[in-house]
Amino acid sequence: MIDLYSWPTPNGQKIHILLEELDVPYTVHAINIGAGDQFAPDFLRICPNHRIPAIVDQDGPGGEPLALFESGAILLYLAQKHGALLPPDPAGSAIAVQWLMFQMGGLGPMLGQAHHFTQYAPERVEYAIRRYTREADRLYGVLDRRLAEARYLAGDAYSVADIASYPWTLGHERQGVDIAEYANVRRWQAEIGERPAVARGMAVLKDRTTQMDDAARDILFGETQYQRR
Ligand SMILES: N[C@@H](CCC(=O)N[C@@H](CS)C(=O)NCC(=O)O)C(=O)O
Repeated sequence: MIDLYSWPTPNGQKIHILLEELDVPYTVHAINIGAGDQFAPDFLRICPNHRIPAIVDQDGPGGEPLALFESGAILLYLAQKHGALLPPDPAGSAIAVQWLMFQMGGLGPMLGQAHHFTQYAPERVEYAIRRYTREADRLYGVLDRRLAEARYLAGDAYSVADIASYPWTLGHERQGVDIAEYANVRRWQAEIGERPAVARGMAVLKDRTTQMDDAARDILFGETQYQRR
């Protein structure tokens, strides 16, 4: 049994989709990041970085519980444990990990900044909006070129790389990106969106939304983040 600590944001949705694709039993614990649940001592023991998602695999290596945070690490750990969602050959597996790292180190953080500066920054900072929306556009272009030559990011097989990138690309409007320019991303998005496990994963905690009021802004973007813990 997996204990999943999450909230319906792109990083959380990666793991919701993963667990549904693997069809493993899990219990969801909602961590309302707009209300500050990520700073609760019990959660900090699992994820000292106070970010969702995190899991505890009650049946980890050697039968011992294993706590993990960082969505990319969780994707790799569970894919390897279940022998699924990673191409079995060394080259295919390395290419899947390459696109997973592209998502973790580039696509996610940069789309997150584009979203932040276009939607949430307390003042309009033209330099930041331009820098991050242009970078978001550049990254969609990289995805689009890859998906012009391959059905999925790792090649012929659907993998953790697709699961990591898919939820992030759903927010294209709020990232200042015109998805119409990226026909291959749209084709891939539509195909992935039709997978029953993806639909089930996207439905997890779907009715729970972050109310972006002053208190939530302070928790997510204000001093609360920076207190020493
Ligand atoms: N690199 C981390 C990023 C996790 C992350 O930024 N999670 C966000 C939600 S998408 C969060 O928990 N935010 C809470 C906060 O900023 O306090 C991962 O991929 O797991």
